Amino acid sequence: MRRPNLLITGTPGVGKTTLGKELASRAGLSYVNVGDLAKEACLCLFFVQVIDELEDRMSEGGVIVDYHGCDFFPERWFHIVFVLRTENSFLYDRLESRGYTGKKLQDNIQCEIFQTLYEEAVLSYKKEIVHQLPSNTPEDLERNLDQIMQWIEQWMKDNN
Ligand code: DAT
Repeated sequence: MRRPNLLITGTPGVGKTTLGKELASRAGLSYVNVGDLAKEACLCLFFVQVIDELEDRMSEGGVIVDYHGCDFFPERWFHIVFVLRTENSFLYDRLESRGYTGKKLQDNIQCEIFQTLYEEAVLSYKKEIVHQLPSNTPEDLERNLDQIMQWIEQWMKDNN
């Protein structure tokens, strides 16, 4: 049975991990947090190691990848890309409660204001597969889960 690969990207704090893990559990797909892999690897080798490590899993399919960057993954890996978006006031509170202060906090808020990750995604993948999703409230989370579950089911029907 063929299964799709999904990329969930966006500024830190927008809710990638929350959505990605719940989606993986509901859809029976696997979940990879690339940020966590980064902590384990030497940064100079990071990108090469990540690509190497994930290549086999990605070619099997059924993987949800979560990362606050998207331009270094091979384009062929993903069937769909979701960019989560969060309004400043919500994002500010989330990052503050994560312990971010000063420049780090400002840089991340600016990253969201300038829609850096969305721009990166549309430059790196076919526009038709890149979708922005609001991620401000628990209702947004639930709606996103429902919509993506429907997309996964349809993809499985079309590709099996
Ligand atoms: P990321 O993985 O993008 O850094 P996260 O999943 O760790 O983000 O979420 C950051 C915080 O925000 C965490 O406390 C959970 C909360 N959160 C995530 N999505 C949310 C949503 N749609 N509504 C309200 N809070 C949300």
